Amino acid sequence: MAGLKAVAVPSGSENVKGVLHFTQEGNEATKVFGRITGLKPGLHGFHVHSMGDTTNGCLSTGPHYNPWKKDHGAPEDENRHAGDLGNIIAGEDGVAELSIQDWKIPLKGPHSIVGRAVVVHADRDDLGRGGHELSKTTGNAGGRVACGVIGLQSAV
Ligand SMILES: [Cu+2]
Ligand SMILES: [Zn+2]
Repeated sequence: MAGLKAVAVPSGSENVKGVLHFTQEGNEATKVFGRITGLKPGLHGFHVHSMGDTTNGCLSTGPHYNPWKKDHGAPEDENRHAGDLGNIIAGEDGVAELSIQDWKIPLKGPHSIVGRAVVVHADRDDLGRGGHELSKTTGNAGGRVACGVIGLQSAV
């Protein structure tokens, strides 16, 4: 079965950086794996944002990717932005190892995430449940500490 691979190399202003790999076989869920280093220990919101534009740093990557006009939520929610991938967890060493599978972030078709950006946040994403005025749009996850454009790597 034909598969697709993509890669992102997030970086930011505070020495947060990493490499993330994306793979999709056929119409299966997309797998995301890799590691991010230089983080404050704990949870950090992790999303696909709509634009692959880093001309103004991570700010220009726009809002969470949301082709279905839903509210912000958790990855397992029906009512969520396509780009809502929850939180990644950094250990005491500041390293987050990721291994995620998600059905709403295809690498092909009209709602492909290729050419968009992944963003890592300073704070924990409340998954839409925090009761803050930003909970239903951003999860109140704070600043954008690293971002990287998702680019097609190879078709296999
Ligand atoms: Cu975000
Ligand atoms: Zn969202």
